[in-house]
Amino acid sequence: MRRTLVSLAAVTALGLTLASCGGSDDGASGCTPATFDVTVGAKDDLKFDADSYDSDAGCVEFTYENEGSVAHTLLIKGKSGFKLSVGNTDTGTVELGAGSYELFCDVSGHEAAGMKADLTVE
Ligand SMILES: [Cu+2]
Repeated sequence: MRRTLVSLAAVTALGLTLASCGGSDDGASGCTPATFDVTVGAKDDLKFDADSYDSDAGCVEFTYENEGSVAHTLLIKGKSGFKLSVGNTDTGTVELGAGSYELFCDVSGHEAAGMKADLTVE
């Protein structure tokens, strides 16, 4: 909510030209309403808190919680519009059809170190 207010203020003050470049933090596809929740934890040993996650197909809301102090991201291979970043906690929604997906962190070196997990959507 706070990000939305800041973005609106910027657009109002500086004009619509900023609208196209002010969205760097809204990587989520932004479906609504969310019909399923998935919580993913990020740990300082460059792992997620599980090797695999499950979800129902539809509009899925991800809650990404940082259990440590290293900054992390959460992306889904093949879903270019979706990205969460922590910090502490971030949430976002994405429309997912049934299938197998791979979650990963795109901070340099993290995926190679094991920061990836399977996501099964049914
Ligand atoms: Cu990471």
